[in-house]
Amino acid sequence: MKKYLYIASLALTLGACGQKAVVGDDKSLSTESELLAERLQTLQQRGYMMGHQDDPMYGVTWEGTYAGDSAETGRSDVLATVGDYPAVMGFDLGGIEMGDAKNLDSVPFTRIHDELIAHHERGGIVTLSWHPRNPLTGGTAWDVTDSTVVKSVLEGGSQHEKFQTWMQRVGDFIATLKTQDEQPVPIIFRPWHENNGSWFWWGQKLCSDEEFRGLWDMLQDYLASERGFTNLLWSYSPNLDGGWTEERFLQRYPGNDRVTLIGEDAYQWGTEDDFKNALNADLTFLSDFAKRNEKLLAMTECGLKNMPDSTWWTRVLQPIMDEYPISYFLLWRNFKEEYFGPSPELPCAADFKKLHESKNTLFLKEIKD
Ligand code: BMA
Repeated sequence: MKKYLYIASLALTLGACGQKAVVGDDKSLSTESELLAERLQTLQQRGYMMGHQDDPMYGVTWEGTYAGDSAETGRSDVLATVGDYPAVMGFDLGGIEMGDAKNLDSVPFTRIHDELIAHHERGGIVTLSWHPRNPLTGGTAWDVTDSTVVKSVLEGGSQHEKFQTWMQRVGDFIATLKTQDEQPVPIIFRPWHENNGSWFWWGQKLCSDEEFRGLWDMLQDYLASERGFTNLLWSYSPNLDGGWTEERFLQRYPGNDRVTLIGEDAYQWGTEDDFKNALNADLTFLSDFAKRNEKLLAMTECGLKNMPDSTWWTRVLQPIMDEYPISYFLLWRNFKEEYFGPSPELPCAADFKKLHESKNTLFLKEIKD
């Protein structure tokens, strides 16, 4: 019932502002993911959403799930700083493929399950990434010692069977992500990210273009077709590049019929000027590509590690985001050794409050209805 009310109110909203109802021609979009695409499209007219990885799991000064499956549910550094949750929360599936009880950052999957559903039920939007271990060497996602790894999981490869089990475990977990009334939770699903770098086993130098696309298609065909999930909105998310051309971008792009959201992970690791120049160049290309191909655009991960510059958000990031049709930006996790978001006691808290007060930044309360 809720769903039909939602569709009706969405139709009214879209009708009222004259927006086209459907984003692009992604053939994997289905019931819940299509509604999510439309919701994202509508919200983007009002501004960009604030997102945070592992937001309710642990923070700059509290261990949360690192100290065990603590009872501190609902705690959040963003909430403590500005009185509202992020609009978007990100969680990671790394470790699910091994049958582990906790992910690669020590967060129990039972807790990811509960927090992901809780955020959806409070009106928020959720996104999942996956840092699977290296199926060939047994190392982590960052083990790039053997460049035959992608080939090994494709059909005919030595790890193909094992990888089927890995995908099955991902599917089994996704199948549990349902509301109390058994509705699948819509999820922005973002596998094989930062693939234009060579620090993950699916990276640029680790596989050919065909092998990368084979990897994408194998996972997508399994989850969308074989398992029939109707709640996954697929996001293609390379890393900050600084030099995209259409030709280079298309080399590993899964295709308009397989993706609804494009974006990139953009951290400032070097100088501010280098970051600004690269990000502006990339967003100029990506926003044009998104417009021409009817895709949504997001900063799928971003941040400045440990915030050495307490005004970075409003001085560096915000003026750039203001220039482009961005759906959301997701700050990476607040772990005590590496944090990217705010926390009340940090010098950057005041700047984050300014960001929150800006009209075009959307937090949970602003997207609820
Ligand atoms: C990386 C770092 C790691 C973490 C991984 C997955 O960027 O934050 O510490 O394990 O993401 O969340």
